[in-house]
Amino acid sequence: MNLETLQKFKFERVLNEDPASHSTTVLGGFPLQDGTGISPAILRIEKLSLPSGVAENPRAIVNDFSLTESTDVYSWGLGWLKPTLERPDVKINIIHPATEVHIRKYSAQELRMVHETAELYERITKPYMDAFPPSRIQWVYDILSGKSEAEKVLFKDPSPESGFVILPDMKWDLITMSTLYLVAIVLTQDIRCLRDLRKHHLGMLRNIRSQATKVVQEKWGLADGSLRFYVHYQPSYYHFHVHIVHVKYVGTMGSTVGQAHLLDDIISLLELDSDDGPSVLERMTFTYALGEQHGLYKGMLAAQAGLDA
Ligand code: M7G
Repeated sequence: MNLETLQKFKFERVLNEDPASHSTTVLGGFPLQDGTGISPAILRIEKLSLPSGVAENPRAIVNDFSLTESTDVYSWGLGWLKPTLERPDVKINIIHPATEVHIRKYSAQELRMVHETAELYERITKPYMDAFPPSRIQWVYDILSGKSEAEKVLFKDPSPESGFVILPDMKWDLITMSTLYLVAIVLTQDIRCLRDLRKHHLGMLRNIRSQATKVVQEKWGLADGSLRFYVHYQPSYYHFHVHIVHVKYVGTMGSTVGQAHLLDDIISLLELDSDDGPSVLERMTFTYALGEQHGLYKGMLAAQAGLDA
């Protein structure tokens, strides 16, 4: 096999596109030497890791950059390592100015599973959320007020109690369908995390599900059942939002068991919940992984020792 042979490859169809491994597998073939037809061949093209020097000196490597959006301290866009390519070849997210908390969140770190009982939620998690500076969710308020990303909003229900907006998440490149990633952000500031959800929120939760399904059908022709909806616990930002991804999306940490809770399961739990008293989401124990750099790590691990004893 050499370049000359490779150039004779006749494309037939794409067998698989896998954004997670940055690879595309295609079916095609090479002409038979006697000219009587094509002998089938599969080609898997995988992008190698970024050329060395990108991390140390992006200016020298990135030839072009087109900003997609900017909200508060967050900006993201598409870059061209090779200026001749029609499609961009990298997505770049920039946080500036980055806080200590950002640096900790994005640093590689050890993880430990913890069991957050209702009691630990009251004693450790709630004070942590209370101390959360509102500036950390400035980006949410900028989106809700229309100050940023206004033209990206795909759906808005303006009701102050049960309304929400649906828009592309900054994780999405807006191009690759199998990595489609939207976020629904509720208008009310009364729900900080999934433990605050109650039976009376069911209408809003179901509406997020149906409106997102409708939007992706109308805009991208995606059939019913093409979306996976989930809620993070712990989230990074304590203003209730729902992650909406393509069912084929293979995420990193954010979609792992423990961290991601299917919206459908939350809806079902609330439907089965009793009408009065503390809700099931307030009472249950949540088990999730915490990174050692997380603000809850020390307290939760210390409490865990007591729990395990
Ligand atoms: P999370 O579960 O609180 O935190 O989700 P995570 O970042 O640990 O997943 C917040 C979601 O909002 C994530 O999927 C983010 O990618 C997304 N997101 C964060 N910011 C700052 C923005 C933004 O400014 N614009 C948009 N469109 N999405 C954002």
